[in-house]
Amino acid sequence: MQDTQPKSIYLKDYQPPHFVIEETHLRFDLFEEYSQVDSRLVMRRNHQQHAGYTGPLVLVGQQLELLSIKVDGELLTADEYQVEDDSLTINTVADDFILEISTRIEPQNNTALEGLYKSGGMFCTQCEAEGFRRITYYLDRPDVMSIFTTEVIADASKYPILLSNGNAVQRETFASGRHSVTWHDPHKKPCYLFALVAGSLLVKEDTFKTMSGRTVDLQIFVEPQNIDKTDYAMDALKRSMKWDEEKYGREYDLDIFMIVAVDDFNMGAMENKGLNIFNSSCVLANPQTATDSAYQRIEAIVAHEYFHNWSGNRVTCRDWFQLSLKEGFTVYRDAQFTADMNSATVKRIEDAALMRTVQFAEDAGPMAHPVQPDSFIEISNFYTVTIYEKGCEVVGMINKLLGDEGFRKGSDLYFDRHDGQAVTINEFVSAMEDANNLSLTQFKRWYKSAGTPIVDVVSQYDDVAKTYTLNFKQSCAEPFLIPIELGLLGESGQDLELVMDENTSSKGDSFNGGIFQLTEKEQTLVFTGIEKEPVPSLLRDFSAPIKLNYDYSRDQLLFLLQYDSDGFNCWDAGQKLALDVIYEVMSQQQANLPLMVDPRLLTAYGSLLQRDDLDHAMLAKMLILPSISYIAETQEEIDIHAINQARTHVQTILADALAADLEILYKRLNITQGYLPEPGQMAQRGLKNAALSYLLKATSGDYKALAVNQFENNDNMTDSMAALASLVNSNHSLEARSALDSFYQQWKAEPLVVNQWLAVQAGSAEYGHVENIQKLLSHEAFDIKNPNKVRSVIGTFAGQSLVNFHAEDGSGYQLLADNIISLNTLNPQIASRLVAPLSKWRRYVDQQGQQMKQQLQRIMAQPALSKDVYEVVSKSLSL
Ligand code: 0A1
Ligand code: ZN
Repeated sequence: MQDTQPKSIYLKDYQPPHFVIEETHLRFDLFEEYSQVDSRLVMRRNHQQHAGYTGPLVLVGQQLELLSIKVDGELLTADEYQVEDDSLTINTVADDFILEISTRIEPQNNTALEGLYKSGGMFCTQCEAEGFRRITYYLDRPDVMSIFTTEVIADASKYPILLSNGNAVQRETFASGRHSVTWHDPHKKPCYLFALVAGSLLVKEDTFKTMSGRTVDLQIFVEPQNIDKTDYAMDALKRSMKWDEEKYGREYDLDIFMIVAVDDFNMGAMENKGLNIFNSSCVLANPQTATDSAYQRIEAIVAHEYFHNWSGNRVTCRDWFQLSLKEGFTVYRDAQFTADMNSATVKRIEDAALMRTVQFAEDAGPMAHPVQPDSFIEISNFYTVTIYEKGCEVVGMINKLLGDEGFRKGSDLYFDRHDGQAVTINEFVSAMEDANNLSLTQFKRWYKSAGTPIVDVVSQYDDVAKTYTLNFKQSCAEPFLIPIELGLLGESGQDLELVMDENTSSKGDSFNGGIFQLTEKEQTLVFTGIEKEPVPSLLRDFSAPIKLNYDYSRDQLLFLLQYDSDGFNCWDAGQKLALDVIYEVMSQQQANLPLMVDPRLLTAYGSLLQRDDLDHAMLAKMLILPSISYIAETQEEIDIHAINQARTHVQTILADALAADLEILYKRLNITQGYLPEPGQMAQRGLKNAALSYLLKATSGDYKALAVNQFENNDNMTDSMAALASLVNSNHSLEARSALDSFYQQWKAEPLVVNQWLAVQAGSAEYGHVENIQKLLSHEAFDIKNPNKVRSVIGTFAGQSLVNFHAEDGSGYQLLADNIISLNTLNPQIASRLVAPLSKWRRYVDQQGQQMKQQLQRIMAQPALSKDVYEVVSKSLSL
């Protein structure tokens, strides 16, 4: 246990900074044993917001060796300042002054990967959220914005490339064999957007002509062996730049935009001004090494980081409680981009599935928090699906309420009004309100309360009056404004024209463009002129992040699956139907009855294969049964093994029933065509590989030869990995073993490919032994200091291999806890993220829940727990 418990920080305690930093001049002298950081800060008191304040200057800093402090050129003596664990206090300063501080740090020993650290042979930084304080003493908070000039000095042969934010303004070479480059960033920014890179790198170059006719140099820096993996990211970057000009009117604002790929990185990527740093897995790809999903991830993340240049950098957050201001909005922007570049419906399905599995689970667990949290212990724990994805959903609802034109007016006003400022979520909403002349007061509840609203809907048809009534009840104590997009399907599946009866519907009901605004605890909509009882299609396009209950019959779901004009609900009808059938099998299991799968499910899935109105990407989605985690999320008390048994049974019956058609489909799609990472081909491969994975689950017929053949004969990693995965995840251990071995021999020099090889084994859906994971952990390819390897093995095991993670003897939980304990000292951020699977222990059947809890208690009892791990574990045990 900790001696002193880490403290919470509260939004209500926010105070503007007492000092302003006009200019920040940094000088980095990089060596192998240490690095020296000299800062010169041009500062003044913040009289505007703290008139009359004459108190001391308090700077934050962590793990720094202080060498010297000067104020206005005068060296301070020891009695003029105090150094504490996390701060430096200077007793007296004038109204305006120049502060010079020298510190020493040890980037080569920094395994937390926050601040300045080494990845492979290169120096790099990660300053969001609070990493800058590990570089020098500073006002490390996002509302302190400054103009940065940075000189980087290092050995010229080891580190020929020296980068920082903005434009290179000066280069020097010294007789010592060292050299220096000075960078100047003309845009004011908070220090979390600071970046530095020094290494021996190759660069892929291109240019982009902006809408006002300026030419921007685009550069992607990588280690030499990866220069053949930069084309796609460059292409995605150019498309993002163009899209942001067209969709949001946003132009890039420097003459140079750089991306650097690093192997050791805690997250996906970082939007540092003009110098994005990327986890190599989110930027490097060629057809031989990267799968289609990797390509899609790269497109989305390159866009996301680029879009931050406006939503995040030009307009930034006042404090970290406003994190979703930049993240929710930027995720929304990248989702729109992905939807425009690919299938919009499929993107919507994927986002809704993520919400309903991961975010709803977070919202129902001990770490539940609002999109705008009101307290935290460690901000790194709040880079969550709630801040990112639910934050995106909330922005999406604003768009739905205002319409595209109104939303664009709002975003224009927001960027205009707040350019160069650090602002709040409230100011974002105000810009939307002011530009559209309406109030979003009630809507703002979405930002302030945690939890998933539930809406119960019942319907009633009046055969005589020819009216159809929908009654909505929402669970929220104080009602939310919930946009519910809906339609009614007539007899032949067509969308009925909807006329609301003003007299009998609840007062104040608004139903516009197919969107009903639910604003009261309970509301009733009455539609007139409905000749026959329709089938309602509710929450189309997943128009709000809620759970909506309506008691559909299986026949109604079959009808929606066949006819719904809304792609999302068409998919969802199939999911609901499958879910219902799986529940039925679960109750048969429990009652020891013979297991029966409703033949209507088989017919429905069978007829999907015959439909020509569905594109490949959509069909692939529709064939996949609800995931174990989604099913789990719908259960009061989770029994993973019962869920898995029922789902596997349904999957096997489906595979057997559809095998003949799936084989035809597979063969039709399995044509070699020269790999291209474009949506049409990706969809085709996705569908083909979905068919393959079903075929390998069939008990009738022998399809493993298809997988082995595909594994041995292909020109791309997508087909190779899909074949390997289908062997690993079906009962073909001999073939799987030999494929795994030859794969490793072929690819052991490519870390990103090896990570996929580790993940496909760690995530196996087959019952096996936790010892398999232990073997991976002691494999030469594993390295606990590399977050990508940790995610591939430990993260994938706990997140995907649910039957093994929840092994009856508790060994899966123990393995996870052991690794959390090791990582707690090495890399607290990564350690803390791994706690999530254990944190939901209360929702599991008793024996498993207790075993999970015991592991949490074991972690809690460790000495020197990081703030990161302490926060998640203590909240999991106490709430
Ligand atoms: N702002 C980045 C996410 C990010 C956050 C923290 C990091 O280091 C701990 C790194 C990246 C984004 O949204 O892409
Ligand atoms: Zn982001």
